Amino acid sequence: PQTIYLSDYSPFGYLVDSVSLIFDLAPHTTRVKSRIAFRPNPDATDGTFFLHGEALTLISATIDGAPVSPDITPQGLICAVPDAPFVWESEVEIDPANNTALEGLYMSNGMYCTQCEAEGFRKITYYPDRPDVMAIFDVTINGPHPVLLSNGNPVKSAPDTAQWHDPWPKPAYLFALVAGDLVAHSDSFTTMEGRHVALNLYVRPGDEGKCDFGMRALKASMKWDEDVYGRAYDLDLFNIVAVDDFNMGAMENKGLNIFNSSVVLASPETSTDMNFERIEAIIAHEYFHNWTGNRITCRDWFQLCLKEGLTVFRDSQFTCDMRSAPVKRISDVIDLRARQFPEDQGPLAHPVRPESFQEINNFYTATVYEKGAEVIGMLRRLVGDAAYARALDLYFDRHDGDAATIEDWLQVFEDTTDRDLSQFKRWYTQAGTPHLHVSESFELDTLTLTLRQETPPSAATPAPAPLVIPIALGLIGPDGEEVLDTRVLEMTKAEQSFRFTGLDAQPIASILRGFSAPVILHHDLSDADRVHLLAHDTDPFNRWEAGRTLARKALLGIIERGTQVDAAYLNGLRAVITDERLDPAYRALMMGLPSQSDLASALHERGQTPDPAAIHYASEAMRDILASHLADDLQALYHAHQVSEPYQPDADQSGQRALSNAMLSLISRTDGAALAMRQFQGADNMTQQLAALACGIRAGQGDEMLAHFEAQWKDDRLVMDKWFGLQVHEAAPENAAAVAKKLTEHPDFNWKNPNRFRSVFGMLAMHHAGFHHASGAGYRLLADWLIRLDAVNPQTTARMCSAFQTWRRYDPDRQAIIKEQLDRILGTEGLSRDSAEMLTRIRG
Ligand code: B3K
Ligand code: ZN
Repeated sequence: PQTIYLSDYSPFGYLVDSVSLIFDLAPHTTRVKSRIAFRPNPDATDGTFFLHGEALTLISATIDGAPVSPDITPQGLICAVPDAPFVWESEVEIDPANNTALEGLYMSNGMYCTQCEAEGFRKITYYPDRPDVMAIFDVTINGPHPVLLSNGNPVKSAPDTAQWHDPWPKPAYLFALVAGDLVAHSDSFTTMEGRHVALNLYVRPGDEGKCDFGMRALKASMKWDEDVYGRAYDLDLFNIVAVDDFNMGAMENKGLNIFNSSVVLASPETSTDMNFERIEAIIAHEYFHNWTGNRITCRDWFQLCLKEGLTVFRDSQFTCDMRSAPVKRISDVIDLRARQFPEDQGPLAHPVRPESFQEINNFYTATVYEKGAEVIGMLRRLVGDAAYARALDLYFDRHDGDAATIEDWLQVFEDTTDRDLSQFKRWYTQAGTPHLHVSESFELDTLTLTLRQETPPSAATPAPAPLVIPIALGLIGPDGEEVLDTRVLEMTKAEQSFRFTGLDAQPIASILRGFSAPVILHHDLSDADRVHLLAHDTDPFNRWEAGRTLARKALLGIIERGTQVDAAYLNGLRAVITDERLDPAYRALMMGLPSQSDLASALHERGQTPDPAAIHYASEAMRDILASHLADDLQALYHAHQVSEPYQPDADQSGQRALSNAMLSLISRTDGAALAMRQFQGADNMTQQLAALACGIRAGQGDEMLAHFEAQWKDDRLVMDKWFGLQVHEAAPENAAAVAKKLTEHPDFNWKNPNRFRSVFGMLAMHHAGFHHASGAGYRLLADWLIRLDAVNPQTTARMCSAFQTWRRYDPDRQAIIKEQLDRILGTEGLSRDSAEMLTRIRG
């Protein structure tokens, strides 16, 4: 397979003035006619006329009306063309009904839909399928379907035909088409510029009742982008379509966003509070792409973080404004550590802006997205909020209509702030998670902090150089008063000291407040100091972090020495969770323990080999300790935080439910899940029903509840995904693989549907002790199914291969079994380029 390098970038030899497409839809024989006006690109040096095209049957091709016979390869075609403007016309035939890869034009439950990012448009017609080729599209769709949609504004619509015009030049990856028997949930929004925008959420008949929340989230996003970024919507119509078969979450196609139905359809009875929050965030994310991604797109796919990092950053800001900012920040950091840190510390490590790839779909990673957003957060912290706003205004002004680069992005910050960002740029070009070591000394009235940064070398970055690290810091006095409020230290060297004078007594440094940089902090505080921060830190993130660190130490202590947990920590925790002045959602986060894979990472960092069974045992023991230590508070807190008002998925009510469900989970360890059973029976919303079901299964009382749940929800595919997933999630380690295997025999296990496949195997991969059970059954089962799925859907398979990315952490026996599986998958005949690249990198 071919490797593509950033350093090889060169512009396409031709510019596209206009594109017109005509689709004659038929499940196996869709015809696509294209008429594309090209002219030589004055900025290009290579005049080869190469059009991408895959899995297309060419029916005819002409240039300026004269038939031509291009040279065709599996990747595209090359044709001789005039050295002047010309019109290319072609007709191809494609087979959407057999397109199980869900890339290009495909069918889902009888409806047609598309997914073109990154390189799917080449499966629709011959085209220069690269993001720096932008054009105005006219689209005609013919087919016997009540709803026929494409990008932009409608031009005309008659029975069985519709014509669309998108006035905004766009790259082909933002093209979309939808056709089918759909119903619209409609609304409207008037922009700050006075434009009246029609809004539609298209769903399958039967799903109309699950649209209201998504629509409200869309309107809130449109308003927020106007208020906070000054960005208004730019078409008369904004459509969202829900699709059941989808490889990822959603896609920001211009004016026609396509969503995995799991991240747009919602109702209180069928969706959890977490679902609602995620739906709100993803709707915002895709909407925000209209400016960060669509109006300003990427020059090439190496610049993916230009749109993704920025759009994740923007959607996080949005959620902070809609809900609780500290809760969102803590959740984002939990997620970053769970998904991005292992990637950055393992064989898949790559810079936020990678320098090479084989299959670009493999680079839609936590590093590009989430670390990409962290990098923007650091930039904002360094330049300040006002300068950030000015830089963004300049970015939109200067680059509207461009296919831009990270260099362009950093330039607007340099121009607005007169800062030299050449060292900061390393965050984009170096892989690896930096370690930040702190040592401190106190003399007379002066605290000296000496900080040392070190990024471990990796294949992607063999010799990392020091980064610019913004370190937000405050000081807490021995009496619990804050003696220095938050300020940002700017670390630029490998080692650097900072002094704080005029102190009456030695304070406790609260370092990396708000998680001001995506680093691993090593700060040797005593447990007593951490309990002090847990009680008094004014920074909600670091207050939570103090509790988190204590919990991690307690868990590692159980693994290493047995079940003694420091009472000072347990009392400190109790003080926080019973403090009614604190947000219940925040208190619920305080109750959460580091995950078992987090603990494996922590052990690995200390140079030890994690034992998944011991980690599992410690996690269970810790929960028993919490249940008994907090016994007096559990019932009271559970009952105090029952919501009596009608269900609302807002931050306030979700916080109450999160806290009461955290209590329920501990209560269920000692009451045989009796209370959970009552909650299950009385629940009028999915959050409480599902939480109770989980407690029931864990307490060995799940069979009847599961049967009841299945009977109640068998016709709701999104709820049934939860039913499948929860059984794997809650399985005992020694049963996890067997439970997953049994579920694959269920008549509703439609493995070609990515949501259903992930509900079983995504959960298995996340079940640390189950997946890594010494028998190897988890590894083997996943490998069997990845082999099977790869033949129909490479993209989803390749993504799930990352389950194996941490394999070298484990003992030789486990490694031997995993290696066998990696080799077995790699040896599969016809293995996709997607999976081959992932597994080769993982195997090393
Ligand atoms: N831009 C899309 C992701 C496309 C993934 C292609 N494999 C969704 C998003 O990030 O908003
Ligand atoms: Zn995105």
